Amino acid sequence: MSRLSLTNLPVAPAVDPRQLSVGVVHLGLGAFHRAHQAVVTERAAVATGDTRWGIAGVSQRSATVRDQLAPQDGLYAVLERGLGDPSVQVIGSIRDVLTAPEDPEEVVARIADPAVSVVTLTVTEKGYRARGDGLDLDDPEIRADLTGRPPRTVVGQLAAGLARRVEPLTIVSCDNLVANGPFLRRLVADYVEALGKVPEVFEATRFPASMVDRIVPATTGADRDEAARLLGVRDEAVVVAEPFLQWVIEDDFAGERPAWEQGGAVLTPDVAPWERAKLRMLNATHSMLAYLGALRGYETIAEAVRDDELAALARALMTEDVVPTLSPPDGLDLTEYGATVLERFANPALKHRTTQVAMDGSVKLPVRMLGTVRDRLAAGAEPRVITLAVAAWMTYVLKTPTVDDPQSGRLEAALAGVSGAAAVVDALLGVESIFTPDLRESPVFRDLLVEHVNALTA
Ligand code: CS2
Repeated sequence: MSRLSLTNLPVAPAVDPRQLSVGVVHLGLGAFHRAHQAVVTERAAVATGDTRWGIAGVSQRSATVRDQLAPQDGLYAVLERGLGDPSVQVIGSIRDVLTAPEDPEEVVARIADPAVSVVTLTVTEKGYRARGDGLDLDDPEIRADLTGRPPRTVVGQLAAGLARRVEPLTIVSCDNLVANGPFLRRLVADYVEALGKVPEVFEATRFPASMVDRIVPATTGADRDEAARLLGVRDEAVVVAEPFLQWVIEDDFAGERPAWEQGGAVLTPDVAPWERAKLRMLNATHSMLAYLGALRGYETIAEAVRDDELAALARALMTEDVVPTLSPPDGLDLTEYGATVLERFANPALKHRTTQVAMDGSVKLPVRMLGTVRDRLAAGAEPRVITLAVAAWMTYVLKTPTVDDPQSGRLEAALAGVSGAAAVVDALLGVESIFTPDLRESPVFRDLLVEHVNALTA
């Protein structure tokens, strides 16, 4: 079967990438971006006819995506898997693809380009290289960037790009982090301060917060085959996603931007309540199901949530521990939201692996779980279910020989020679990059953890 390209499609794509100029640089060209912001950006281009907002996408590590997209004129399909028949849609908003390790200078040049007024990012939690609320200045890659080499880290790329700009920029984090905009601003500020050179445009540069939501599992061979069947051509870059898509963006831009609201996004003065509800309801429950599910031998999230006991725990997590810590944004009914989240997880057509959601726990837990623990403890409550979620992570780390985590070395070192639930809990609570002193020193939290780890390892 021949390959997807502009000349090889039964119907023309809604947008021809050749007709677009680059106005957005995106860092982290993984499946999530292609199934989320790139789709909304294309819809906005279709709705407005504005051709200024093609995307230059940057892969931070490997050349795989570039090698997949280049022979396809930047086109790829989103395979939507919901309850009905799957469908495909070819997306044309990606104009150029760069591979950062091969051409770090070009990445900086693109960020500095005056035609670019917006940079978006999906680099996952670990891509920020933070420690606590600030930049990890001991990170070897950050240190190497600070010596003045062409930058390899995301924060280094942004700082170097800003240093060459005259017009301010807007930088939109689209990762699952608390107050992702202000957080990224702080990291870039830490970096330029360590460098001793604050770019002139830094003060005027905006870092709006944004909440992103769409379940995008890793693409499988079966997904590629399904897409080929529906398209009539082969697409090596297909991404798979659920039908649901939500993007809430803080309306705080330094210059022009794509009309994302015409592509389905919501622009609002305050993203915080949306983001908090999503991280604490959806992502925390997702992680709990991933750890408990993996421990029970389930391969996918959908299988885990079809286990009655795990589904009941997921509901209990949201209603007992999370909802009391939230003040929902106007128009969001938390009970309904929680039910929808579980329905989405149960989607049997999405083969979202428990091990995929389970990875990088050391950087996910603080964002999605530990705030809830802290708030419940402060309210004098006994946070039983959220602590079970943390205990499930601890047990998963204990039982997984090579855990997929940026701090795997630290976790393995902490657990070396340790046995028994109490010792395991104390060893992992001692990892200071994850647990802050208030949590480490809470007897209520520790006792609950020991009780749960005991039960989970029994
Ligand atoms: C998941 C998220 O892998 C994970 O940690 O919880 O990627 C989740 O699927 C998305 O945030 C949904 O919007």
